[in-house]
Parts: sequence; C-alpha cells; structure tokens
Amino acid sequence: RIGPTMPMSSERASGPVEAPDKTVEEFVAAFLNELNFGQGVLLSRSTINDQYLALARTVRQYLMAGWLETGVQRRESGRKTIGYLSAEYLLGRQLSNALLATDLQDIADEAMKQCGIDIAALRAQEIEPGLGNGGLGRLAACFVDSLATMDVPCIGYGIRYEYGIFRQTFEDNRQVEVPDSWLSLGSPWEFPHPERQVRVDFGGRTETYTDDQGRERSRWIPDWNVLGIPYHHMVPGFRNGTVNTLRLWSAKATQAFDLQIFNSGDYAAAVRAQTFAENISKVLYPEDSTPQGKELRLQQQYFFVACSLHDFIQNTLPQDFDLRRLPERIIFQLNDTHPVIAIPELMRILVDRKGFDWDEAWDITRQCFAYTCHTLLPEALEVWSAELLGRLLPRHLEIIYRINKEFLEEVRETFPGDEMRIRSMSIIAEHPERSVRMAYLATIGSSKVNGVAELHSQLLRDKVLPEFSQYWTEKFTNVTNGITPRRFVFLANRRLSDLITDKIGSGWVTDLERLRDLEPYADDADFRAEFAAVKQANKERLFKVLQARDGIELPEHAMLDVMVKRLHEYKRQSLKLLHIVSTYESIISGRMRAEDAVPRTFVFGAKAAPGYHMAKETIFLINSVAATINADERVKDVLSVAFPANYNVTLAEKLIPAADLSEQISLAGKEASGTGNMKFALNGALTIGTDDGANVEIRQLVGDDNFFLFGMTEPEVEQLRAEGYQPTSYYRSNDRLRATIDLLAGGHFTRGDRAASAQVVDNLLTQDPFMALADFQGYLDAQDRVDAVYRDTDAWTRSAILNVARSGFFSSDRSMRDYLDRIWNA
Ligand code: CRA
Repeated sequence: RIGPTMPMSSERASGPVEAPDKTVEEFVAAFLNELNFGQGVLLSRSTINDQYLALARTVRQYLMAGWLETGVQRRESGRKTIGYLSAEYLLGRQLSNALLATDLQDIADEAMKQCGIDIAALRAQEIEPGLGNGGLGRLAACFVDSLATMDVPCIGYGIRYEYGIFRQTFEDNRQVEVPDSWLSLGSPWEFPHPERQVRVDFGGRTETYTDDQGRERSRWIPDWNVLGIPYHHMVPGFRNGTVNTLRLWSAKATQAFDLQIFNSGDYAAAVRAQTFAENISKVLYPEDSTPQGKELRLQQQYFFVACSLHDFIQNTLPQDFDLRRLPERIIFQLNDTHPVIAIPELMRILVDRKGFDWDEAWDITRQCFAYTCHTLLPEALEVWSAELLGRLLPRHLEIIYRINKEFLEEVRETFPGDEMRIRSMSIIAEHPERSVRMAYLATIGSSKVNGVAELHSQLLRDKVLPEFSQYWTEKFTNVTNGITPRRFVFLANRRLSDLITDKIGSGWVTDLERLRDLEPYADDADFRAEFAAVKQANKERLFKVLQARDGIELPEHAMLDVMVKRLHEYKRQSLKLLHIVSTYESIISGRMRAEDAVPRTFVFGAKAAPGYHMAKETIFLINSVAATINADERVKDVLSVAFPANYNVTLAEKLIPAADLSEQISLAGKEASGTGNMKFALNGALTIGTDDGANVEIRQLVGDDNFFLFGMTEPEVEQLRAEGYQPTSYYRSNDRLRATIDLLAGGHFTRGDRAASAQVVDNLLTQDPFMALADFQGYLDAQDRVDAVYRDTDAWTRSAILNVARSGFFSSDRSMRDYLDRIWNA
C-alpha cells in the first residue's frame, strides 16, 4: 500500500499483485469467483460461454502479475524496445496457449472436472482472433511469442479489426464468405484503454509560415479526425514470467468529427459521420499479397501507425525524453509496406511538432526503422496514387517529395548523368499515374532491409531492388522465417512432444536445435514404431474433427497428402488437382489397377480473396473433383479428397500433425518463404516441393534423401519465359497430361457441364502464367517416388524422424535472434 513515508517513485509501491496458487483448489476458487462476480451467474445456471469467459479470466489472473512486472521492468530498464508494426496478427485461439504458457493445463483439466465441466467444450467455444490473411499475419504472431519467450522488450502494434478474415462456407461447391464476428460473444483477452485514446488527423491542406527564428516551415491544417482506442493483449512468454503487450487500435468517432464536416444539426448525418469514422477498423481486407489500393486501406494504415508512434513517443518514453536518442530506445520493424507511412509520420513529428532540423530528423528517423519485404510478386508491391495520398495526408506527401528530392540528389552525385538510374530509383512513379512506391520509401527510410528466406533475399537484391542493393550493399540482409514450436509442436502435437521429451528431455521447446539429438533414434525400430503410432493417432484425431466439423468421413489407413495455404495461382493448387485427376484417370481408364495404387487421402484448405475470380473458380473445381471421386466406387478407399471449409489456425493445429506429405509446389521464384512448409517438417511430414522460398533451406537441412524435389529452378523459369512459354506444347506432347486435361474439360466432374470447368482449364492451356503444365511431368515422377518410399514403412518413418530432428533451425526463436544480431542491434 502507498504509505506516507514510502517513496512514490517506485511503481511497485501500489503493492504486490499475486496470482492464485497453482493448485486445483485455488484454481476452482478463482474460477467460481470469476463466474459469480465477473460473469454474474451461478455455476448451475451458467452457459458454456459463461464458463469459457470465466475460465479465460481465471487463467488471465495467473498472467497478470507477470504482465505488470514486465511493464515496470521495461520502463525502468531503458532497454531498446522492438516496435513491431504490422497490419495483421493471425493469433489463433488464446486459451490453450495461455494454459500452456502458465503450465496450467493439467490443473485446469482437473479443476473443470471437479466443477462438472467438459473443458474441451470450453476450448471449442473460443472463436479464434483471425486478424490476418495468412503467412504474414501468422508470422507476426509467432514473432511476438518468441520475443516474450526470450524476454526481449517488444510492443506489437496493430489494428483491432471488428471483423477478421471472413468465414468461408461452400454452397454448390462455390466459396461463399460470411462475416467473422469474432467479438460477438465478448473477448476475455483484451483490455480496452479508452483513457489512452489518441487523435488521428486526416485530410485538409498544408500551409507555409515563418517560425520565430525566421525559418520557413510547413504545417498541416487537417479537416477531420478520429480517435484511436488501444486494446491491450497479453503476450505470455513460455513459462518465464515475462508477458509482453500487443496493442491493437480501434477507431472511434470524435465529437469534432460531425461538428466539422456535417455541422447542419442533422442528427442522421451526424450518426452517419460516426459510422464513417468507425469504419476504419471495421474489417480486415481479405487480400493476401494482392493489395487493391483502396482509400479505406490507406486510412487503416495511417490510423494505426499514427496511434502507435504517438503512443510510444508520448506515453511510453519517459516525459521530456531527448528525442535525439530515440534510436537507442526503439526500432520499428515494418512488416511489409503496410506500415511504411510511419516514416514520413516520424519526420512530421520531429520536424513539425518537435522543431527539429530536417537533416537531424532524417538521421534519427532512418535509424528507427527497418523494413521486411515479404513478396516478389510485382502486383503485391504497394503503390499509392499521389492524388489519393495528397488528399488524405497532404503533409505526408510533401515530406515524401522532399525525402525523394534529397535522395535523388545524393544518387546524382554518385552517378552523375545517369538519369535512367535516377528515374528508376525515384520513390515517385509517373506512369500510368503519379504514384508513390512504398517499397522504395521503406528502403530509403530504413537502416536495414531484409527478405524472408535465402532465395527470396537474393532475388530481392537482384530483381526487385537491384539499384538500391548496389547503392547500399550493407543495408540488405536475410532473415529466414520461423514458427513458434510452442503452438505448432508442443500444443498442436502433444503426443509427439511427449515422445520427444521422453527421449531427449524438454529443453527443445525453447531451444529447438536440440531436436538434433533425435537423429540416432531414426535407426531405432522401437522408436520408429512409437513415432508411427503417434502419426496414426493424430490422423484419427483429425478424422474425428473433420467428421464433427464438416461431416467428412475418411478412410483410416491412407497416406495423408495435404495442401493448405491461401488459394493463389502461383501456389499452384491447380497442379495438385492435375495430379489427383491424373491418378484417378489412370485407374478408371484401366491403365492402373486400384489395388496397385498407394491409398491416398488428399486434403485441401484454402481461402480465396473474394474478388479473385480465378482462385474462386479453382475452389469450385477442387470441390467438384472431390465430390465425383469420393462418390466413385471404382476408387473407394484408394483415393479420397477432402476440402474442409474455413481453413484457419485452429484447423491447422489438427491437420498439420496428422499429415504424411506436405505439398509446397509453388512456381520457383514466387513463394517468398512459406511457413506452413516448416510446420509440416517439424511435425514429421515429408515435403514434396519445388526449389522455392524456404523449401530450399528445408531440403538442405533435412537432406535430399528426405525431401521430394521436382520442377524448374528459378533461372530455368526465367529462361523458359524468355524463350516464349507455350503451355499447349506440353498438352500435345504428353499423353498423361492430355488425358488428364481432357477428363477435366469434358464435364466428367461437373455433371456434363463443360462450361463449368472451362475457365480454369482454358487458363491453363492458353496462359498458364505459373507454368503448371511445364512442371507437370516432373511432379508426377516425384509423386511416384513418394509412393515408392511410402510402401517401405520403415524408410518413410525414418525420413519423417529425420525431418523433425533436422528442422530445429526453423524456430522463430532463431529468427528473432537473427533480427537481434543483424537488424535491431539490441
Ligand atoms: N503471403 C509470402 O507470400 C511468406 C509470408 C511471411 C507472404 C509468404 O511466402 O511466408 O509472407 N507475403 O513472410 C506477403 O504477405 C505481402 O506479402 C504471405 O504471407
């Protein structure tokens, strides 16, 4: 308690915050307390949702002391903070992760049993926060997990979307999107802090004036604004007492808003104005690597970045902090270009608000940012029209122009007369309209730029930003992505975890390279039998989930061949489909006897961006093929195809541990990294894949014998494209390909309706932008090698064990160490 003689300087003066004891009795008491006093219900009258909320709040109690203590330490220590700026965090369910982090799983199980509650039903009650599209958003969630586990100061900044990634349903085999109202039953994991609201300005104009020292300056006269309300989430480290913070911003209308724009005294208009403001954090754009350049999206980006910078500078740093030392205290990591408007925003704060000279402000700013590029697709590199940027953020556009002017003058000094080069390095593009290349702004305004796998970083230097990587060799680096072993092995695959821990101890959970110690067990027949039994048990668990969730029935004994990721042409779900149809065609045409085939179950999981036509046609075709094959007695129990709707983190946790074969078959040079590939390898699936993204590193580590490689290399792809790629030549010269495509085109899977499959088929035959037909034969040959190894159970299991033992490199803890060493200097 704060006593009269106690110094007020220590934040601990308000008394210790203690967690309940880690006993079943205390847990039950805390739970009933939350149920009665938090939810206001009696156990006998409580619903599952009441119980879920009370359980979540009980677990929260065990994290609270650590959270508050971590906050005190962070403020007192003066250590550099990682400000992770990300428009997406694909968190997955929180309850199981919190129970895992606090080591309360068994106690909670027993406590719920004593209350007569089935804890599985409570776990199932949680709607996962799907505040991301795919890899990039899930990566952010893995990174904050690792930083907390490593006790590194980090604040994750992002947007509290009211609606996350849509829920996918299928109607007549077609994708139908349903809004994801994940907050509708209340989220026990967030802590709103309306008192820490931040005002964010938009629109208006700039004007020049002369300051009291006679300097010409510019200022922004905005014409509307919104409030950002922070919602804090705990990010618990793994059993280390550290709890970092994720701070997600929600938009709220200001009073001034309706007064300024709609000051007619019109009540309905005022309410409309409120809706307009609050739309900013309403919904996640469901586009994975294909931004549409929508105005609302730019509003979202500036909104969360402005809130976050303000929060750190005004509320997190000590009062009167000398901002010249800002780089000692923060590094903002830009998760792709989405938050890059932070660079001119920091310049605006320093120059317009804090009175810094331009040069000094620029020097500070560049040290405070680092940029990660996550793509190679040209259409994924964000470019904002200057007209739009100038209308929404006129002062920022002015700052960008000046950054560009000064940068180009610098380049001109190094390369006098090389106007071609200078134009190609300009942040401003002039065609087809004047626009701002956000990746260039990010590169110029950051201390470091990295790609997300070795091959990707190489191609980033050579193909995407070649002039910049020549100009600043040292600025460019690589950090290969990683995944958290806590969620994706320990939590998702308890059986495998127990088996591993039994042999090598539990240190691997926070030091994944220790999995190497499993290598000798690959040659141990007893261990192989146990390992295979774990895989089989995981399959049975998955089949129960799919049966309950989707009504899908699958055969018990078949190779489980899984392709889960966003639906995109470059990822080539259509190539997977060609393989399935080709196998099916071989059997029904009598070329192969069903008894001679290795029984396989193919599982797809994939959402398509709602506006991505070809992706949606592909989903339709996969579903149509699945329905036909599953109903065909000739291939019963030999071929099955499952496409459960709404693939998400929750389903991934069940699917990945059950998989035998991991499909990573993008066209070489297109997948920046992939992270699903790592999750599968660590759970003992073998990969069939191209030489692309992190597959390259997976194969190097697990060894050629334990990886099924096929397809063109990136240089071969480039060469073929240069020669003039003609998909029809493959169709004409390859009998199996022709038979496959003919069956697909002939209406066999679409009740005779040839038109229904025509768009995907014609696209493959006439354009095939991602060269599925060129890699078809290589893929089939690799699948034959898969079958051959799978027939030899011992050889297969041995390879699977070696995949686990040799994939420790792909822990996101290692990624974080690389960022700390190569980028953050922290
Ligand atoms: N779509 C890449 O395509 C990569 C992740 C995370 C992606 C993946 O290959 O594993 O990022 N790119 O680095 C992206 O979102 C904007 O670009 C992805 O998730």
